Amino acid sequence: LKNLSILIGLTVASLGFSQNPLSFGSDILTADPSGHVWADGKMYLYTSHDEECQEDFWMKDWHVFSSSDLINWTDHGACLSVDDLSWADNYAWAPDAAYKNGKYYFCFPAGTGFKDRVNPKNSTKWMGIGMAVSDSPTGPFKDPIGKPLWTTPYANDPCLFLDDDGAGYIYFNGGGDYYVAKLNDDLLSVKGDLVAMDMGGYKPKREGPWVFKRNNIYYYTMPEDNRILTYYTASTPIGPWKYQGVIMKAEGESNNHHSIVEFNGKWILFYHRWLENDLDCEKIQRKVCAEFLHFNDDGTIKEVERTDA
Ligand code: FUB
Repeated sequence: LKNLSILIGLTVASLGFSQNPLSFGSDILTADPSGHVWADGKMYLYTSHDEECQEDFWMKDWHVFSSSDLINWTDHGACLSVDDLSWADNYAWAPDAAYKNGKYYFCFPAGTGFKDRVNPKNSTKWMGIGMAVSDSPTGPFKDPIGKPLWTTPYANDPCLFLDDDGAGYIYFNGGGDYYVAKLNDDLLSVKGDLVAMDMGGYKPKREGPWVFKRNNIYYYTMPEDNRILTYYTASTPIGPWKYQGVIMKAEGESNNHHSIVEFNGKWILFYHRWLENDLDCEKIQRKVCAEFLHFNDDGTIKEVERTDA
């Protein structure tokens, strides 16, 4: 799939607001999109990769896509695989990325073991978060640390946020709470404690946080109960967070995972949907989608409807 340019504009009249501006078609099954616009002005999308008929989210690598117009996309192939890691061999789940001082950072959850759904006490599954580095936004990324950033708590679904003063933060799902930690200047280790955040007392089942800043408001967005996209705001990057409402309703029993990023003056919500597949399996198969997202004058977010067919 390397350098495969995917023409997906058939249902998109323009970069107007009427249609889903993005679909990867069926060449590769993608999930957990993390969108970033780097200095060249292109949109880069870092995704996890569902394998056909995969068992229980057993996923092996991550891909990078890029586009100048959100219509024509290039799949740059796998930017990292669990085969490249010394400390994990599975669970290549939702990644994120950052750019600092000429280097691109790829932050990823990965793990080992398996989950025994019948007898949970027999489960050996463990997940941690690693950081890999490249001179290129499309990788390949290399893990210079050779171990996860920490071993306790169990962690997945990292989000990186670099504030205007250059300070780096990592947010993640710590298995029962959302955590935040400051990163050291080289972004390769955490500075100080991992802090369970104050989310106004609410403790939904949590996945995939995504943090961004707009007009000096910090937005903490998440798939609550893995499904419904909601958001909180704060005046600092570490909260306390105040619940604001729903960004996108849940769709059946399917999980969702998202990112929100400004591109050429418009805000884009990337997310994923579950496919009705015609494969000879009933396993987890997803695809990345996107919608335009709009703010009210007071900074609140207008609820987004899915327009993807
Ligand atoms: O894709 C694997 C996992 O499913 C992600 O890490 C979660 O956010 C959910 O999308």
